[in-house]
Amino acid sequence: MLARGFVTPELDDDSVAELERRARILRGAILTMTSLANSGHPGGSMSSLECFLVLHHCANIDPVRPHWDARDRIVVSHGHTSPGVYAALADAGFFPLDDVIAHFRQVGSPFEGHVERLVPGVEWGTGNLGQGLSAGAGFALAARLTGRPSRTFVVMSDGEQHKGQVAEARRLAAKENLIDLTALVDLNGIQISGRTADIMPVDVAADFSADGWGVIEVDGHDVRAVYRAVAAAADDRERPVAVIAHTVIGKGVSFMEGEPEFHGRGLTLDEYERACAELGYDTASLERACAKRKSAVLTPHLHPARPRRVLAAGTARTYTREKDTDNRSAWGAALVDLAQTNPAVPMAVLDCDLATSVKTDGFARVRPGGFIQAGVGEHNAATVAGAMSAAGVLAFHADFGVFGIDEVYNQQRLNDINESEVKLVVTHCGVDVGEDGKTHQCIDYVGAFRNMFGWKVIVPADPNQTDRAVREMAGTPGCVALAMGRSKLPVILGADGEPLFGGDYRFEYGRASWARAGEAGVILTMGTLAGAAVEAADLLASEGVTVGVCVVSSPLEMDDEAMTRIAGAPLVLVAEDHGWRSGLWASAAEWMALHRRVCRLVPHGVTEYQSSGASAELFARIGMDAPGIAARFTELMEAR
Ligand SMILES: Cc1ncc(C[n+]2csc(CCOP(=O)(O)OP(=O)(O)O)c2C)c(N)n1
Repeated sequence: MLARGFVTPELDDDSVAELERRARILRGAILTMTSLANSGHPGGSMSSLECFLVLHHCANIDPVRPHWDARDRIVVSHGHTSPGVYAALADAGFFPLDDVIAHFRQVGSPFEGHVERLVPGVEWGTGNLGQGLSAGAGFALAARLTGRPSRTFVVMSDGEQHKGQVAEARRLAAKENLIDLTALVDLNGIQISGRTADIMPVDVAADFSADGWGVIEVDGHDVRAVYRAVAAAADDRERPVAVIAHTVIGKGVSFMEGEPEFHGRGLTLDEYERACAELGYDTASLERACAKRKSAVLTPHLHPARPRRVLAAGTARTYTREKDTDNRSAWGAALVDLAQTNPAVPMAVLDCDLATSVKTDGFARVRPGGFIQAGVGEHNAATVAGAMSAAGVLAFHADFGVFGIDEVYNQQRLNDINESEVKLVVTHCGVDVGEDGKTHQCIDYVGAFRNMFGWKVIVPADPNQTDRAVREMAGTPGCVALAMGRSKLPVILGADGEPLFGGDYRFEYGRASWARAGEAGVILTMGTLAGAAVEAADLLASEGVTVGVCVVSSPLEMDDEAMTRIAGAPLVLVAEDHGWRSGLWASAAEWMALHRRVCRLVPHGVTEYQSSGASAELFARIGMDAPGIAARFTELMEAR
């Protein structure tokens, strides 16, 4: 009898026979779906199959309650082996096998070419190789923080062991002593271009071992041995364990075995028939699936939408003109408030050796268990944070903009695709990074996320708005980035002389704020430059020219009301510490185009990388301080 939870050290003979029987059938299913779709990855699916079968039948998961909180998490990192994963999940009862075979890789089907989190039983969408172990580390950390008894299994390929992110994840898992994390590496020795040993030799066992993991090597097609190794890994309470599964690509079909060609193509009809004859698989399956493919694609029960997190926002802090504060310090203080006012909420901060600069050191003091030091391993940190957030932890990844966004663009993209809930907090954005110079100037903190569909971006203008935005973003579902500069900033005052974002101001995503009103035009601004823009308007006012200042904090969600007002202005100057093509000006131009408004909309953003230097001096040099903004406005006004 197959039992869940790896409660016995060995599989009994009946279970072994049963799994072997199923493996034969599922090999036929893998070939049928890839032949019908005329694409897909049968080779690796067949080499990893016994690992998939053992895990999906024996881990603590439940096809009836696929999203049950305390379940084990199985991450398949080599997402191209989706035929094998779907076949094993179907065999374990998650959905009918016929549906997978018929609708694999079909338009509108959830059974995509690479494993997709919408499919019940798939915990993390992968396909961009090298990210799965990080996701697994994230799930293991989440289990620890939430006190859930879940174990995490990550199945990986040997080809992806080339990736640096795998090493980052290995080290973090060992350092954090994630003993409930088990990796299974399908060592089939083959990848697209030939033998792994020729393409990029990696001593997988030695690498895991050197980083502090236990290593067990097994015949990856022997279900008894695979089970025994995984059960032994669970018993190791000293360190995480990697099970190295020696396998054969295309296992089970003589002409596919060991052949790179079958890494990524479906079989021809003739090959299919020969393969089925070897497997004893009924070729009529293909015809049946072909007919069924014409029927409507069914949608299995998708991941439930997450409700808004119940979080006490605590008491907002109001900063005053007496003392300039940097936005990053305001974020750090609000984060500590959140941690202290919500002791029961599992919270984590992923740090990449920048805590004192990105102001998460306060959090580390009040919540040491939630402070995860990932070292200079940003790719790993980004994915770990994503997976932790998907497992119910309020997970922040705090970093410099250039590392938390530009360095890990594809990891943030995958966090988006996986509909995770990560909260990314980036400081040192823009030219305001100051003396560190070009390499550290992240001037696409809005532009990068403009290319993704789920990310929200918040760019607060002063410490008061930062404080309120942090409290709001913590409870906001989905992926949210908060982008700040580095310098101390003046508190922005409204026309009444009171802090514009102090007191009762409540941050609302998509809502712009008017700091000044005027006739001659509008300065549209965000973030670091907002204070300078207001000062510029005051300078112009002292010369008798009144200018409105509209402060945007959600540049990817423009405020229709404010934009309608702006569209009627004789001149709009967009002042931003961001690359001029892809930031606030782009959002405003997009809004005008979509709303068929014609407007004199002039960019005033960063046009090239700047040198090192004090931020104030750099801004003065490129006309982005208050006098520079005022001068540009005057120049444009006079050029009408
Ligand atoms: C980051 C990344 N780079 C490149 C690819 C393209 N790619 C897909 S599979 C593959 C070979 C991987 O080898 P392995 O996973 O060992 O494959 P298998 O054993 O299934 O043949 C490559 C390079 C990818 N998916 N992700």
